[in-house]
Amino acid sequence: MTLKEAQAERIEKEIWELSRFSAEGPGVTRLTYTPEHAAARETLIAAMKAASLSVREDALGNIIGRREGTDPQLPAIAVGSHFDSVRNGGMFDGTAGVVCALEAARVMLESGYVNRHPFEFIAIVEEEGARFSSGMLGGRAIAGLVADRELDSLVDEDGVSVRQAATAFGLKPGELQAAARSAADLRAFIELHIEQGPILEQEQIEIGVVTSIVGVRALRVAVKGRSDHAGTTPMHLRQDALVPAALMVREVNRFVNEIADGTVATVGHLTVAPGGGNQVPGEVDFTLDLRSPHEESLRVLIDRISVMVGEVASQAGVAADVDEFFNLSPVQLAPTMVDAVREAASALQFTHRDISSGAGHDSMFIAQVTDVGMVFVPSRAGRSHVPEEWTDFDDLRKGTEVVLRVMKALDR
Ligand code: HGY
Ligand code: MN
Ligand code: MN
Repeated sequence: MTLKEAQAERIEKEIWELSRFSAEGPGVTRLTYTPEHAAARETLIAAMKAASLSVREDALGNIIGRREGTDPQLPAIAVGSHFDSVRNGGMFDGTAGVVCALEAARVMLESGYVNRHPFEFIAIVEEEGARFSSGMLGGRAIAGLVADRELDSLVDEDGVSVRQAATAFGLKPGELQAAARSAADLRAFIELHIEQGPILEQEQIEIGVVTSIVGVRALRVAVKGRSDHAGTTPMHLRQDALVPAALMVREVNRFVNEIADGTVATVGHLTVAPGGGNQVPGEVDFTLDLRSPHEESLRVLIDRISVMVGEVASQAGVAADVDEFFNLSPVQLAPTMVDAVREAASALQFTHRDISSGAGHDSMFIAQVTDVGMVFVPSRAGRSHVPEEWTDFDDLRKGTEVVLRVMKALDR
């Protein structure tokens, strides 16, 4: 077996091992501060220690493995990604980047590489927001962009707050401020991630050199009508909340198809109350996930949606409220890092192309405090956030080689 094959095999083994730490059901469901998270945490800490890294956890549970350099005064060069998942997602989104970071640490240990800068290998928590609804919470904490009050205001579907769950998990969420990094102690952050789209596979390209990440807006729409008996209430006397809500969803879809500039919109979650088949819906709540490479498109779209929701609601004789709870502008990654990733892929003779990310990443926040680079590897059929998510392990090995080369280039 060649060294390359051995590395791909180690990556494969660790990804399969971590994929087992999941709640019941199809695919991987690993929500933050759950037993599944605890099991993955144990495996990651053990792997970091086996790679001779010193390990610490920050206030929210981001796991930081550190390999000291010959010059401890220098800021750290870090690599990593997240290890939580969406519900019934795949075993590569986030986790593959963490495993490849650990593989980089193992290769450095085995090759006896002497690093000047401290190197850090980071497993980030709660990127998906699948439990506490706020995306990229772990990455935001690293960037020092989480307000203490959010630890109480962000709650899961049972009303448990981040602070309560993190404390029960054995962490010290009150030390949130100490989790914040700065350019003074973090020279750069590199995130290897699956593309989660079809471009690299379609163009038969091995490495995606990420140049930018789309802007994200997340909103909740609450439509309030009046519940009634489904049989005895004549149609003209109803204040059915679901019929106008359905029209709103269709209108958002129409607006985005008219913009046709790469902007996308998704209604991923919708609830109907009281929810009985023989009860007229009194209240409907749904989420809106809007993404665009263009800030202006997001602004125009949200304005248009707000007006439309008001008009549809008044015509239907119901009330409606739009609440934006996540707002992140498109991010251009540091040109020096984009160049470093491109040069590494070239030097390693991997086919590569510049690419923009349609998915959000912790890197968007970490880019606010230090230079960030992202390396994409192909996703089979562009599928992600589904059990069918797949990336070839040798592609992950190639991505790891690019990450290693960038870290060493930055270390000189
Ligand atoms: O939603 C996203 O784009 C990321 O996967 N959290
Ligand atoms: Mn994801
Ligand atoms: Mn991800």
